[in-house]
Amino acid sequence: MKAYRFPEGFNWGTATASYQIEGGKGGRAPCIWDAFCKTEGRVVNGDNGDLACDHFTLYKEDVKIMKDMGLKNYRLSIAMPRIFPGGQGPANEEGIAFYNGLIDCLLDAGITPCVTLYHWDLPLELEMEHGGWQNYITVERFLEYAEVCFERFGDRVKSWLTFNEPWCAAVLGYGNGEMAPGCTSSDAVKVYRAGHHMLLGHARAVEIYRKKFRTAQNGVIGVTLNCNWTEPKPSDDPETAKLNAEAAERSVLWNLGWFADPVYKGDYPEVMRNRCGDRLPEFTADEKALLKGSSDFFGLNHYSTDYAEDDSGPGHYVSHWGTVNTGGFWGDMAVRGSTDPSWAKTDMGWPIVPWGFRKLLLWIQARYSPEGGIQVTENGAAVNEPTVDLAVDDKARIVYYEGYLKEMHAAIQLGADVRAYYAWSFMDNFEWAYGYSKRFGLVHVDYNTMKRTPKSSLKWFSKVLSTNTLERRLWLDV
Ligand code: GBH
Repeated sequence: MKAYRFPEGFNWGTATASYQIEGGKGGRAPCIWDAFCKTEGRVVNGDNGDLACDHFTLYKEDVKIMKDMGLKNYRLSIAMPRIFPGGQGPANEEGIAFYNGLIDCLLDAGITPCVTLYHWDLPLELEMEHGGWQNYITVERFLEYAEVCFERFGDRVKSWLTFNEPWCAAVLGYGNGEMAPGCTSSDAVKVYRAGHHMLLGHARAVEIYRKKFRTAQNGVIGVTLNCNWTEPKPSDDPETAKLNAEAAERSVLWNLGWFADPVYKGDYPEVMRNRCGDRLPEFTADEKALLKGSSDFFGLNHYSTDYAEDDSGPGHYVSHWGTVNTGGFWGDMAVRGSTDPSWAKTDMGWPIVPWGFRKLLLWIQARYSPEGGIQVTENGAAVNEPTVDLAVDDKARIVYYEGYLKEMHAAIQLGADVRAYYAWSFMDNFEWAYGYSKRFGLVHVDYNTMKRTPKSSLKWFSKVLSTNTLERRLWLDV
């Protein structure tokens, strides 16, 4: 039987993030998500991250599950409010001790940590005092914090990510308010400013790492960006089809190129600069030089695909809350997204379109030819699992993964230099504005008892990574 074999040395892993799993024990100060959760109507069921999966207490048990499944790589994030509770130094030793324990435990289990510095849990103090990512002061604090992390953990951590999905933090945090800190900006000025500051924070953190730590520590550092693939919405009218093709390309440039172009080419995509005018901040020559080449690899989080249509009307974004936003970020982009009725959907309502993953990987390879290759730092599916018995039998999740891995394999065959893949997520966790209502885990978590139960997808994934091969099933060929 034929099988999809991945390149020698391909890195398989699973991923999580601090706020989504740790809970607040052990001297973690409040972050913007704590405040957001406590604001009525923001998070489904009024859920919050006070306890989450209590990974703070149970991390040894969690690492044991990873070890038993043969996991080789694990992506985690550090909570800045544990290291800088008040938003600035000196470092809180209790927080340092927690991550030392976790990192050592992973290494003892033969698991290589990949560490994200910022996965959205900004110390609340920085938002209250300075307006968070609207203010360059936050960048300075982030850099001090990054340096503490390199200093204290870099002897053992050899793979760093500065930011997770700055798109989400900027657009959803400061544009439509779907995520913390829940700000809105109808002209998108706050969105572009937040993105700009995160890009500068990324580039300067990388500069610090390369200048002060790389020689001694010998690690790699990058940023990870999220993007859906956008496919032109088919149309029989050639003129409309052409406009839709342009809209699809514009959408990828807008959502991914916004961050990837500065990192690989030194500036924002031309289409953005043209359409946004002076609402999009500018980089100085020094900043451009610093940004260009500031990632040792291309980090990508990918989940889904949409159709794109040209839309020059008022910008709109139909969020999962049903709210419609006009103008701003989406108005600038002028792309209307939709789905095909034939596309199956995950429990998030996100279309399952494996071939979109292949197209996006090839698009990234063609535009950026990233030197250190592409690392897929997240991919996965939420499945409706109302009981643990249903969760354990998560065929739908396996089907999602099989489809996406098959297309990742195809992309590699066609020349995409993909070197790593992390499944989101190791375990069920706090799914941001959806609280605990959505489950992405390979491990089921009972939030009343904190009991962990591996799902079928965990066993399936453990086989993929131990054989470096995706088994070919009959249905995979149709
Ligand atoms: C990731 O976010 C997060 O890193 C992770 O913490 C989270 O748990 C996980 O995925 C699952 O949600 O239609 O153009 O507005 C991914 C979030 C998915 C980004 C949906 C924005 C909508 C794009 N994203 N996406 S658009």
